[in-house]
Amino acid sequence: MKIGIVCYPTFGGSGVVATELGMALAQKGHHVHFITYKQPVRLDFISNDIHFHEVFVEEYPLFQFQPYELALSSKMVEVVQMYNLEILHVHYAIPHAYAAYMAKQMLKEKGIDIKVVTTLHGTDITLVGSHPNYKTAVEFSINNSDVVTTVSESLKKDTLRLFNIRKEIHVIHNFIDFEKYPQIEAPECQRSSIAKENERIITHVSNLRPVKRAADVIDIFYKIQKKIPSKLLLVGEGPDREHIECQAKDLGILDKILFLGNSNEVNKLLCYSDLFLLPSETESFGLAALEAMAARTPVISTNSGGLPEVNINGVTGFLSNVGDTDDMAKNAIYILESDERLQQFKENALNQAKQFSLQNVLPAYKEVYKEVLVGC
Ligand code: GMT
Repeated sequence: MKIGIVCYPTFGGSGVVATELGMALAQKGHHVHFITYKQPVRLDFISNDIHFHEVFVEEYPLFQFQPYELALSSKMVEVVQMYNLEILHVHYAIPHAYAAYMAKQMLKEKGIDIKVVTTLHGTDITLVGSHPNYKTAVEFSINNSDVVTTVSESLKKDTLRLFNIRKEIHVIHNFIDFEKYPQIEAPECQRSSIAKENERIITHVSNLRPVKRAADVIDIFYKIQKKIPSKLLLVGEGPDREHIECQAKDLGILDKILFLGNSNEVNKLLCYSDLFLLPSETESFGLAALEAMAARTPVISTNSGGLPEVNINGVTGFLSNVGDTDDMAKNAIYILESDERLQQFKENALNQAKQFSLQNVLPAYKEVYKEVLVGC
């Protein structure tokens, strides 16, 4: 198949899923064309079957806002024609699904019937997409996609609740390429370089936006380290970084936290980890939690959105109500205080993550592509 993939090329979950999917398809011999404004950060291998097309937005003094959708849809038309693409798979509705609709209409005029698959990822529905400023256009673009997928049952429900959707929605969960996860025995995984022998290592990975409730991460860690010697690894950059740095300083625990910034090797950083914290206000799925579990790390999370589809209460970690940092800290201590218990939770986390392996999930995307191409 010849597939165009449109996504945000950044560290966010939707871009990561789109890039991993494209690389996996190329490894299976499909021709993949990434169309976006920058090379995706997770694009880490070169192959005959992977192409990258940059969307360039010309600056012009008249524009207060650069018309990215226009440049993107023009680029989609150009690439579809040049490489005879059959499918445009757009990740994150805003503005990708809208731009794909425009490209589809332009291509129709040229006698080309390009199929559009839209994958909804979360905030494009729950936070941004349903805002009155965008809702009409998002609803229109979803209804005019040839196929629509969501990354969890929870996001499907939210989409049907927040929009008037006429299309069937397929749920295809996020996935993990286990080949990219080094085991704890890997020589590069030297825990002693960041923590003492008796210390537990706790991790949080996010874009540090308000929806992630990073202040709760610090609060939970503060409560844990009072009982269990531990270090916190914070991976990611975002608007709340400064605030939580001050919070940690005020609490006197700044020296127990390592701020590591953005990383495209989260899989490698997670090999140090004993416990992962994800106290988000909402998560459509929680790819970061799944990545942690794939690295044998139990998860303390909230019970919002799609997190219960990934993290199993009392088995792979625990789920608490949003903001209940006492409960999250209590559960974290329960896991961390016993070596035996921690090992059991680690095994359970890995086993649960295996359900979301690339091998298990990729066929579902291929099915969707086949369905859209044969039209049944
Ligand atoms: O907020 C983020 O984590 C980034 C965002 C994105 O679209 O890049 O993530 C969303 O998509 C991920 C991949 O499908 C999901 O795993 C995340 O749960 C989802 N984030 C939210 O719903 C807040």
